[in-house]
Amino acid sequence: MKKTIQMEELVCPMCAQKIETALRKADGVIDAAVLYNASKAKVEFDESKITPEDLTSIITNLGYEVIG
Ligand SMILES: [Cu+2]
Repeated sequence: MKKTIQMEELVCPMCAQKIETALRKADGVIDAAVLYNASKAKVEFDESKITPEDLTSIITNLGYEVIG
């Protein structure tokens, strides 16, 4: 399953890198890319292992707000 997560505006490219690394480390995530300019995370994941809510939690736990 693929999902695009819109976040509040990222302050700098390091924020995008940090989020991308955290998403990629999560069990069930197949691939993740965070687009700094668009403040979007594109995630491919195995929905039997991880839920969209879990993905949102990973981002919010790092201190970033998810808009949609
Ligand atoms: Cu930053």
